[in-house]
Amino acid sequence: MPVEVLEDKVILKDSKGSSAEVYYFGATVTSWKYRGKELLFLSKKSLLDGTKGIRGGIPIIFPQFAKATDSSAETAALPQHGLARISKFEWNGVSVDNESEVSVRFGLNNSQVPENLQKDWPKKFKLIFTVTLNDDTLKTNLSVKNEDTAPFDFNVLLHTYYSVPDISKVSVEGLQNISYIDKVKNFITVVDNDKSVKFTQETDRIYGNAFLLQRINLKDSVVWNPWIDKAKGMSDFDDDEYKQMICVEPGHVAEYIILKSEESWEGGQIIQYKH
Ligand code: TA6
Repeated sequence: MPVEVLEDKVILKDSKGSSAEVYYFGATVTSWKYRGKELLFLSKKSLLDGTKGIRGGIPIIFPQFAKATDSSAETAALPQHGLARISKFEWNGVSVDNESEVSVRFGLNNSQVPENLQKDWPKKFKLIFTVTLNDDTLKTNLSVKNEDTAPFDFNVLLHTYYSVPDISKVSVEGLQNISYIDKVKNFITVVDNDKSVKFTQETDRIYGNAFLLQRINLKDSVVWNPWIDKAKGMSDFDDDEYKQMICVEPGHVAEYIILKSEESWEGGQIIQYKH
């Protein structure tokens, strides 16, 4: 099926009626529809004009998750969640387009990053982000190459917002007995013995070494719902939208990945919608 290349985004359609949309800004997947049913959450207040990270879909978090806790970290000058989601990727074309799947690629190197952010993290790098749509399955894969002469450290995370009809009826399975850092309780480490994570308050947890969805080389997972107060505090998020979304975010954020000069790293996620 043809990929529609527009000025600010591309639209993928497969032969079964499923579709996806990816903005060049942040190479952010903003929609994935399973035969017309939207599976990702995008705030109705999200800005899509490149002035702020997109509030929803699958923002790419690189080279740092949140804000560096150590002021001497190489990434410390960068804004929360790094520079990739607020940089315009280049269109690298269609890599697969057949009866079963459509795959497209986007690229970003240091020279394409806004100048102020280049100064905040002056490293030479190349990202290639690949989005592959196959009906009830969406694959998003990121490769990172160190094109600098010295090693650099980075975090990576696919900050995936899922659309849910009612947060009070949502649970996340597969995290039982796995310790996590609870950002809502002053970053204490907790082990949750409950079979599933349910949502009755602000939830912001970093699970290290958790198997979640199908993740490729991303050992950690963040589970987040802003709940009432945090929702009110976000200008690009409607007060009530916390009821219609849950973030389950595979990444490598519990510590930095160290990438040597000329080395590459690759990771991603395969999300399958159980229809
Ligand atoms: O991934 C969860 C989290 O780190 C939360 O702490 C919250 O800050 C969320 O990301 C959204 O961050 P943003 O910078 O997009 O507002």
